[in-house]
Amino acid sequence: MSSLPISSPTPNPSTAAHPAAADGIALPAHQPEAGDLAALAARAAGDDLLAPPVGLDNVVPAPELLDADPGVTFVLDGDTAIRVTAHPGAREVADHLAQLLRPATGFPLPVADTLATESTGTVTLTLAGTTPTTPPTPGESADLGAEGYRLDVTTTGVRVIAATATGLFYGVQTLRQLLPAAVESPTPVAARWALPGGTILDRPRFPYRGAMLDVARHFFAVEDVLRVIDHLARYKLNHLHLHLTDDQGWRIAVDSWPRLATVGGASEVGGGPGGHYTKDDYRRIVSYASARHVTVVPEIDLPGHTNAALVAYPRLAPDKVAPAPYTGTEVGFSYVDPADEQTYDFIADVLGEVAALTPGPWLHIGGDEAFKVKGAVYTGFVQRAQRLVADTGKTVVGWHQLAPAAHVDGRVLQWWGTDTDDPTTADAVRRGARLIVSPGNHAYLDMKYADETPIGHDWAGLIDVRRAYDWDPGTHVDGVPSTAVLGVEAPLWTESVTSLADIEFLLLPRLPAIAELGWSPRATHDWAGFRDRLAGHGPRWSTAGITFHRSPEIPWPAIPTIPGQRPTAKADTAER
Ligand code: TNX
Repeated sequence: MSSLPISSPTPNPSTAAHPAAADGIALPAHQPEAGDLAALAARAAGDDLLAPPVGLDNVVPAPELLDADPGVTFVLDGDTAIRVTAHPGAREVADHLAQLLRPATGFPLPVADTLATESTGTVTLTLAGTTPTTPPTPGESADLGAEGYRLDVTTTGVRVIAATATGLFYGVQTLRQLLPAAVESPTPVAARWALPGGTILDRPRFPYRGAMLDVARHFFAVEDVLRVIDHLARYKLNHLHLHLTDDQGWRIAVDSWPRLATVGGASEVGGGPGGHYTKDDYRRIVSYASARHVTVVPEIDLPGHTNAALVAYPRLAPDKVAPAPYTGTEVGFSYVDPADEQTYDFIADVLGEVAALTPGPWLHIGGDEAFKVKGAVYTGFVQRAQRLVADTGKTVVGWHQLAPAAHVDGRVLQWWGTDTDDPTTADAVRRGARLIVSPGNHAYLDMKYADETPIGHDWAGLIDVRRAYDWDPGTHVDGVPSTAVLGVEAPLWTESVTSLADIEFLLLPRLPAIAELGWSPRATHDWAGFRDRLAGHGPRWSTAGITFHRSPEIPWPAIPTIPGQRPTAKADTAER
């Protein structure tokens, strides 16, 4: 197996630079409907039945190793079948693959959980080592670990091998990207469903690859959250951190303190109605995520960012007086009373109920910007809260402000600083903490792309796609060795974000940049190569009806035109 350079992806018809792509970002005066755009994009993407396949090296995040077999292709057709190892998790991945491919191809793609010896015309998903006939191949699948996979495309079929269902799932996400962009169409398209020949051997650099959605500043419906999970899964991100509580709203039902959701949830930034997730809503999110190999990390932000809780239960407030609901965007003014035992009963109850709903190992307790709880009082509070997390059987995660508190087993800090030097955090790491790296000036997806782009903040600077991509989580924080880095996360705070289209506009195309930092070996890091690989995803998002920012940094491919409308550089996007 040889490693090919991934820095200059094979040019392919869907990623040829469009001359107008470097235009400014002014929006077209008349915006076509997203549905029309998707249909047009799908038609254009499927139009060229003779087009060569996508290059094997056009995958985001970049795989660890790839070995292209030029000239070889496998073409899906109406007779293609999916075969999978008889194992519930593997079967679920095979069904997921069929559901991804059926709408655009219109093929039946039957799934059978028997592995045939004759595999011509099949896509085979094999869990290595689960049966005597599928032993792990030394040096290959055996080394792929908990999330890796091997993918082979030959003239007779496609084979994905992994040691786990998660590895198979990631192999399937790669397979999806190797098909033409038209595969994203929700309706059948006439296309040549060719995959490029060769082998990919792939596994992640970091075990924790995540994004955060703040559902507290503005509330988002379950469906919106599910769609965000789809975006994570597509780029092999495996954690969704939900910022469930803040001054402006409490978003998760807690039976023992019911007013948190019913009263504390009835507000949001700007004075809208807010909302909250019932326990069933939350279970639905968790189960949808788990089917996509995404772990939900719930955050209950303490001791600050708690105005909504104090509106619901004034006895938790230091002065025992109910504050007014808060709909602004200031931070740091509210806190639960650290000197009152009721506060710790409240925390134990809330964390207990949230832990019981959450299959994943993590509970995030915030800890940021508690400006009015200082010094030893703050540290003492955090230490008690950390112990209450441990009592639930979960592992504590918190923003890096938790650093001065005593270490507890497994403790994880989330770095959001904008510099790289924090001796307190480095010291906490020396005492055993691990770090999730989310630098405000690289990974905060609520920062604006550029002065002219709508939505977002700029307190941590402007973050264009290159800035989101050009840093290294493994070496970012001084005194923190890469072995202490659990991974990377892209937080999306939502003070200025009010719709799914806003969310997608800020996520795409920066989320894939963060995903690549979390997944790909550092040796593949190359802005020019990444930019070119990313370009091919524009037509995929357009075809799927996903909003994205048509950043002038990316050489987006040629675009279809809208009948009766003046063609513009943005016409193939659902850019807001
Ligand atoms: C800082 S970063 C915050 C959030 C804000 C965000 C806006 C952090 C842990 N706290 O409360 O929403 O900035 O960018």
